[in-house]
Amino acid sequence: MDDLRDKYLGQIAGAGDEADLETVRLAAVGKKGEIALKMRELGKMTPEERQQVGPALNALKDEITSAISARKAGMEDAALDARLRTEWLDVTLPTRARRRGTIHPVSQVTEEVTAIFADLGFSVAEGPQIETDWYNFDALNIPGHHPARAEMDTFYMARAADDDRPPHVLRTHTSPVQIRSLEKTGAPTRIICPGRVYRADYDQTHTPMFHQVEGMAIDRDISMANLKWVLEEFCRAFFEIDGIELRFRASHFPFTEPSAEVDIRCFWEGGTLKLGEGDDWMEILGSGMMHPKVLAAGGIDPDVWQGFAFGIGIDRLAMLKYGIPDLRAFFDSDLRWLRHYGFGALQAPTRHAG
Ligand code: 2U9
Repeated sequence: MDDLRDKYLGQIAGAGDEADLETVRLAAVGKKGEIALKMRELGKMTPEERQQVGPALNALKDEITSAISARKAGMEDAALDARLRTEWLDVTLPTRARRRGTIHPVSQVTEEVTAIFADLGFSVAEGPQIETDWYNFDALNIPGHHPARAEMDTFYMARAADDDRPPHVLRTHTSPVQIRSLEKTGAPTRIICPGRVYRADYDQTHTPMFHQVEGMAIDRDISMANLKWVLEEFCRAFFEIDGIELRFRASHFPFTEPSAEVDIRCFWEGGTLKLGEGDDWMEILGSGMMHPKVLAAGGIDPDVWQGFAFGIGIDRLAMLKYGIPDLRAFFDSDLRWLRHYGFGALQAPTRHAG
């Protein structure tokens, strides 16, 4: 019995792979294996011998079977370890430098604009892109019948067939954020609202989604003079040209009275636009004194407070400052365009202090 044990335990330990192990198993404990043959000899033994040898053979069979299972498990673990070593991957490795992303010109310009207005004491407010009819139009002195509603090419959200409330809209300007901010914080206040806006329009200078930054300052003694200074200061800082010259042209918006469109002095030289000198003017933004009805809609008493407001197209600012020709390419996600016009992650906005 001891010879059998030594022989098979030795073979199990020396097996090189699972096939060797199976050969040992069949030879030792298989149906026609050595232990089965010995079991058959029990019949020829005396009852006393059988009582001794039978249990000893069974115990040996169990011992060999468990030794085979243990060796097999060891071989499987080793095989798994070897496989895992070949499939090893360092997920903390940095991505390849060549494939590093860039900051989109819209993000860069938004940061630049925000930094300049922050220096002038304006904080940033944000709000929903899906708006109610009231916040997008009525509160801004654009009632139901007003032609400005049709002019804005509004996207309307669907309502259930049995729901006759006015539909929600994709905001056509960021002005609703200013109304919401007035409701929350009251006056005095100084905020800018950068963000996405939507109008159903598509050609070389219009995309159905574009970006605006609107701003307002409300206090007891605010006038067009303050508006003019803030906008001049902004343009000088943004375009980084000291001799910037603005022209305020009377205009009309439902939400401001009086209203002014603002042009910047410029000229064309060899296909590129130069700002700050020349005999041409280019429109860059709209502005005015906040209409008393709009102040009242935001819960502000127009007999006590006045405010100025302005609106600027961010995409257009980016095109002007960085010489980007076609607005539509802004939103094509073309990697070559993004690499060419995009900014490095460490290129801080011009006026950030640090
Ligand atoms: C409130 C009150 C008044 C924001 C203003 C403009 C004039 C304007 C355009 C510029 C280029 C839109 O992106 S654009 O096409 N905007 O001309 N926006 S005054 O007036 C407000 C805003 C909010 C509560």
